[in-house]
Amino acid sequence: MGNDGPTLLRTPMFPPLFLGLDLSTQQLKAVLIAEDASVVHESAVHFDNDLPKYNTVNGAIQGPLDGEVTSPVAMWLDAIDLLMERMKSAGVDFSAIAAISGAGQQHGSVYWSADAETLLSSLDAKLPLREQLAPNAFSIQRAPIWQDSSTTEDCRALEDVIGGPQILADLSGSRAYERFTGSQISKIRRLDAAAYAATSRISLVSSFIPSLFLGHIAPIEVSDASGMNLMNVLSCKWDHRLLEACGGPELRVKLGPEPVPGGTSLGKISEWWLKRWGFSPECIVAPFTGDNPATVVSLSAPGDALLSLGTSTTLLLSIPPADTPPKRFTTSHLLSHPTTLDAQIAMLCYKNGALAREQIRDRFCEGDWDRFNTDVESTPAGNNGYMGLYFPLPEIIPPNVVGDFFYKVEDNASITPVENIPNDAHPRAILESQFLSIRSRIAAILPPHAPHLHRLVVAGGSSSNDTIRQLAADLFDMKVYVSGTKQAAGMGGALLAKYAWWRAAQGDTGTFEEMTGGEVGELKCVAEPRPEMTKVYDELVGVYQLCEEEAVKR
Ligand code: XUL
Repeated sequence: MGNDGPTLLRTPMFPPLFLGLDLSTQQLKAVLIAEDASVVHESAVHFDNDLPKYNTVNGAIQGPLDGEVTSPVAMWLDAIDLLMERMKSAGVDFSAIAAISGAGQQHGSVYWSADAETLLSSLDAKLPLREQLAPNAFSIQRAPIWQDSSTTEDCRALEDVIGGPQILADLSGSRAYERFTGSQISKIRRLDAAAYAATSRISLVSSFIPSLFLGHIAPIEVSDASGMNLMNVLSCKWDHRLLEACGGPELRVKLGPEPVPGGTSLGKISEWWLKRWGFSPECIVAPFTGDNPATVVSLSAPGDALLSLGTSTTLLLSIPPADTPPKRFTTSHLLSHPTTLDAQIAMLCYKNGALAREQIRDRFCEGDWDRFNTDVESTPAGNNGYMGLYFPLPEIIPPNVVGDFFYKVEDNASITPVENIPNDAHPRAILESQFLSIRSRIAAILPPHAPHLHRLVVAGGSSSNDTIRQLAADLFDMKVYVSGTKQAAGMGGALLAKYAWWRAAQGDTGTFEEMTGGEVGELKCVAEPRPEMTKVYDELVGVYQLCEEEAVKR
């Protein structure tokens, strides 16, 4: 008898898995979840350590021009090839992945050559991505990233054309910022007209990765598009005047279609992934978003403040849909929300986050976090009157300030600039000044009639540090919560993948909240504010502002 017994009806992809990738500054990470959002697998590729031939420091290359910071696109491709190898070796069943989405560091941009579409659509399964795409698929080999601050001239020109920083903020959600993609594009067009002319399409980091999965260039997603100074943040459409100002009449074609919301399906995964890695032909690719919006997707409920302590420090607040459009400020950003088109996210972003803290740990605590924490804990709130502001990279808030600034505070009222502060005062000084800067700005970015912020959810590398969590609870006067998942942005990406799959299954309808039942992942309270400490910090906010004003004037 032949092998023709009863046919086993194997339903493909059950139980389905959802893949979230996060291409961040220093690593490419993968989070694979099951339908109940439990994590099935995590892996990562660390650019400096795993791909040393690219000579990056913390994932990036400085220069050659002043303030320029880029990452090699070939390195990102190598990282994807290596990540897939690692997932395969760990036994991941690619055929069970029903949808893919993810997150990318915001603002970074990738410049595709005229050959890109052909190369993307004809990938050979015997060869890795990098070998086939770099350098020929790109008109510029190094992608400008969010740490870049080389475009001040382009920023001022953009604000002038539009009528000033407030008008630009009202329209696009932010005044002109050096790292925002519009000014990056304008600089390339100004300094390297040939490369600009040779660019057929421009992707954000977040639309670059889905392009690889789709085998053609993906549209840009609405929330991450808000980090470009090119989109109307309320209508979520490209703004003609902004496009003209940054990239001339040809920019619209280079950007591709209007930005797309999260939770949509961009199409099925392309052949290369089926043949090389065994993905299912049914696997759908959903838009990726920025790392900060993805963190909001995975961790935040309205009324929560979210503090992401990664390479950058960001404070994120979800602003639910309202009758009056949210106010826009020139020190914070307003982003469109990745899953709710009429909601927004308010964001403060600091460049000197984890790397600045690590420098203090290395300079004063022999590279040891325990010593760093002991120094913090053996010093009282207020740091015996020592204040230190640390900006190793040109800062975003306050704009473009660089260097270290030290002060002695008298009676919580006056400050005297000093050369230095005692060695063991630096660890507490950096934490207090970083957090006081945020605290001094939170009230201003809250939407009118916002309920009192009741909890602070912390994420990112430093959120596992007990001392940092306690200081945050005391200084912000909020209970501090952490999530079970360390990879908040990757988890947000995996949830966006599931959202696209879930919506597609029910005829492209349904809100993200309907899918999750309004629940964010399990959050655990890890620190509570101590009133006597909070009182000290209440009085220090004004003093911090004096120090910052002094540092800016120097
Ligand atoms: C946000 C920003 C950074 C990057 C890198 O505006 O520049 O947070 O997204 O994480």
